[in-house]
Amino acid sequence: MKLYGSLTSPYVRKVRILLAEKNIQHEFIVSPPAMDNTELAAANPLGKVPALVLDSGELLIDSGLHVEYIDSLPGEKFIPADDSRWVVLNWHELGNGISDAVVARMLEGRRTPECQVADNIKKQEMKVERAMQYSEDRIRGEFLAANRLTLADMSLGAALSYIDLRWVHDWRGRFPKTAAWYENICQRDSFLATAFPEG
Ligand SMILES: N[C@@H](CCC(=O)N[C@@H](CS)C(=O)NCC(=O)O)C(=O)O
Repeated sequence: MKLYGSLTSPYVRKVRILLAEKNIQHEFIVSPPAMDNTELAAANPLGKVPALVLDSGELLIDSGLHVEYIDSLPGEKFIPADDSRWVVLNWHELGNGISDAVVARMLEGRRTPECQVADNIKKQEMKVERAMQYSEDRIRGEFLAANRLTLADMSLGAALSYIDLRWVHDWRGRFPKTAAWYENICQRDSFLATAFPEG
């Protein structure tokens, strides 16, 4: 299979972490999103990353589909089938939601000053703050759910790394349990191998 993605997308990073943890062979094609006349645009009509093209040639568009497909492949399952499934999928969405808010904040900040809507930046920041507090209130130890590594850890980990990339601020002081969990999860080979480029 072929994964199209940029090196700085939290959704791409989450999918790459899962591929690494499952040790699944794939071709990673580095592509910035939304460019006309690129291999990515030809593969994915929406021009978004990540985009996954299966060996059959079938396209899967969204990282939510990618993780379900990849986890259905043989090997360890990172989306449990038991009752913890819903807790894991909820953390997955929390991570996605944080990433969505940080992307929206960044795009608003990139508009020319006269076109910027300050309320929108504040609104996205408050979403992230509340989601961080939600995490802080629920984190108990090494893993977010099921007492083992799951998609939950991959999604929130990718989202927090995206905060550090696009909205540098001291969240660690206010959310120490989340910070301790994050520092630990970042030591995994799958996280180290997919870290965002420096600078
Ligand atoms: N819900 C999508 C979000 C993907 C997404 O928004 N990717 C961004 C890069 S981080 C993108 O491709 N943006 C370009 C665009 O929306 O045209 C997913 O989980 O795959």
